[in-house]
Amino acid sequence: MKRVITVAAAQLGPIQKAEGRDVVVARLVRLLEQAHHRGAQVVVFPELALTTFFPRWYVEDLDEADAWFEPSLPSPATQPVFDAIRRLGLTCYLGYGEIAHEADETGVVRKRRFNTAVVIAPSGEIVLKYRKVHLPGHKEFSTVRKVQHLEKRYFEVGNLGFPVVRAPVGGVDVNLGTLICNDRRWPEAWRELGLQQVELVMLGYNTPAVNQENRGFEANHLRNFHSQLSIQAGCYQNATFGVGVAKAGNEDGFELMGHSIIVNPQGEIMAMATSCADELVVADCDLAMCELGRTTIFNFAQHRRLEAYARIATQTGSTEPPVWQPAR
Ligand code: CDV
Repeated sequence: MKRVITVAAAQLGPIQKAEGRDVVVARLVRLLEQAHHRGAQVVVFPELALTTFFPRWYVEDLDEADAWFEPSLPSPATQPVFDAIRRLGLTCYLGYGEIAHEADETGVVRKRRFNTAVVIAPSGEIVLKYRKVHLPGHKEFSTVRKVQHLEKRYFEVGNLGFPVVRAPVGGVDVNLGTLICNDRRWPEAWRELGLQQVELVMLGYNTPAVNQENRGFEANHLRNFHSQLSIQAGCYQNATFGVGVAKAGNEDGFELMGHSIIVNPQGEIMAMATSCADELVVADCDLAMCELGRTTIFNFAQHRRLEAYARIATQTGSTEPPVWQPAR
């Protein structure tokens, strides 16, 4: 039987700080309906899809920021999204700020916050939860930065690893995996998914269109190039389809990048958004292409060399190499 699924990247335009959940949820439902109308079986929304990208705003006391987080999913406010998913028979990736009352590493139960994405099955059940591992930015208010990026203040590092689950998409069981925004720049994250035979990596992002901090390393004209380079390489090197979905446009004066894409296991872009608004991009994905990559050039069992990779899992920062000494 052919394993072909139709995938939709549901890019969101900006969400302003003052905008309520009801307005956002109505936009999500509209995109789900459009996706269904265009034959999609899986719909991918951005990172933190229910709110503005709030880590740009400093709060002294994190409890003051509770309105940007979800203590449960579904909640009365988000129930219409779950209802639409069930009604339309869709599988859906949704990014949001999560509050969880759970034990930390020391066993103490406390209020914890994560940058989270869930995959919701057509039944409305959550089949996969992922908490962002690679949190960019800083923890304290920075007087030298032009724009704050306080993910390290708002969120703890994800503690669920990089799960992959086989779950139904339309009539096909598919190996589904997730990343969130900055994770896409880290090959280790992709390989964790590749090692579980992922076939569709769903990832949402909020990426500033202008980088005012890195003194040219991530120059403005390279922002989209670096994003797509990372996603295309991740897909190719792990023989998987990938969907990268932006929250785009101008949020309270801050520009976010668009260019949401669907990528195949050869690393080719199959479809790309052209606006910075709510926009749906759809592509058919033949999952046989994943198996082809996985059993040929990226046959991990045959070609990976664990004995040469010890450094990757034991060393965080880079170190200087030894200095070459010419023979006397
Ligand atoms: N939300 C993000 O993780 N944004 C980062 C920016 C700060 C570089 C990104 O990787 O797109």
